[in-house]
Amino acid sequence: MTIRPILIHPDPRLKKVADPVTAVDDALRTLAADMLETMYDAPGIGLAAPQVGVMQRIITMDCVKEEGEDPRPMVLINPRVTWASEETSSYEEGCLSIPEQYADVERPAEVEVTWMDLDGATQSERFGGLWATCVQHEIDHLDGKLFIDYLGSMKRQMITRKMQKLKRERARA
Ligand code: K1U
Ligand code: ZN
Repeated sequence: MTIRPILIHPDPRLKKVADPVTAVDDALRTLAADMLETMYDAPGIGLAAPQVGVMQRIITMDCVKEEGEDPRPMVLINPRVTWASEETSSYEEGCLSIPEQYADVERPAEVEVTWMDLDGATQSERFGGLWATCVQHEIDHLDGKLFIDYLGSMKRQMITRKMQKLKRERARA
């Protein structure tokens, strides 16, 4: 397994719509394992393939936070929201592609998601709490959308400038 570099905003790949996965093969299984390792290493609770430069519709998640609770690594291929609650909830989101920037984002409090697993089987589950926030954030990545796209343009521009500066500094280091 390999820790892959995470793209930092702004990057054109983070604005593109990712392609549906058409086959579960060894390359996809390797990508999924690498994404989980990259996510845990960051550390993060989710990761979408475009964040590691792969334009395919695959995400990983593990939102288990309690110490002593078993981890729940999840790999979702071609995930789709099939139902969203009218009730919304607000959560202070972060993003591994926008380090150290956080903002409140309002989203449906509960969602039902259908996806394909690594065995090619269709799965469906209703998510609530942090899992609901995270799965929506990750599916947004597959559609080229970042959490800062929910903010006002002034705040979005300020964060984008900070990220441009961070990328210049990292390039010089
Ligand atoms: O997609 C990503 O960029 C990952 C992102 C997911 C996310 C976080 C918060 C709300 C919605 C989606 C992260 O994992 S940021 C890091 C983070 O939230 C975290 C890191 C360590 C422990 C707990 C949380
Ligand atoms: Zn993100």
